[in-house]
Amino acid sequence: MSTTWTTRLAALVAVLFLGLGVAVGVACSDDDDGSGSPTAVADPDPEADPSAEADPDPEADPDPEASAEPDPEPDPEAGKGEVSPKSPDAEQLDVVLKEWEVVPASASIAAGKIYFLVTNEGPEDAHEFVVVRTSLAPDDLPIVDGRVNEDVVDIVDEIEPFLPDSVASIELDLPAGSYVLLCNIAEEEEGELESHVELGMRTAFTVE
Ligand SMILES: [Cu+2]
Repeated sequence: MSTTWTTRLAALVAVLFLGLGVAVGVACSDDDDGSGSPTAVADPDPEADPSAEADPDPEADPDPEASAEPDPEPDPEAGKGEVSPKSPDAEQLDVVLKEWEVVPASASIAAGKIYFLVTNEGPEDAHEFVVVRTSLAPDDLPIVDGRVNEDVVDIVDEIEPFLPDSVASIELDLPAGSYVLLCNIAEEEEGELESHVELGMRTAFTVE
């Protein structure tokens, strides 16, 4: 009996050692493959080289882009606003854009040529100035993904997004009617969609 048990024990121990040995051997060879063996080096190298070459190149090319990215990060295409001269027969209407309001100096104006002089007071975001002709109230304009659906409303014209602390102008010949002045920018901010129009950048405007 005792002999049998001893034998079995010995066998067990042997198996254990064997197992350990195999495990260690595998572990070692894994390490070797991973870090030192020629085959391992050969694999990573080809992979590393192409990706290394590929990464630096795009990054090297985009260097100009990268230096350009910081400014545009909030609004990649926005630049300073541009002001065109006002026609002598146009009526001027000053408008302020800011977070989160569109504030015309007056809520109504006479029909005809209107020269909108629009200041983006930010303080942080680029804004655009969109003139929509609609009988809908500002809050009732159809919104998809944070933006007024420009396919289903009558966009008269717009000033493309421009940076804070700058001024832009647009001159429009507007017939009498109901309008909404708005900013239709929606962008991801820290994982959430920031809709300028839903935050309040829309206001009713009447041309008489
Ligand atoms: Cu805006």
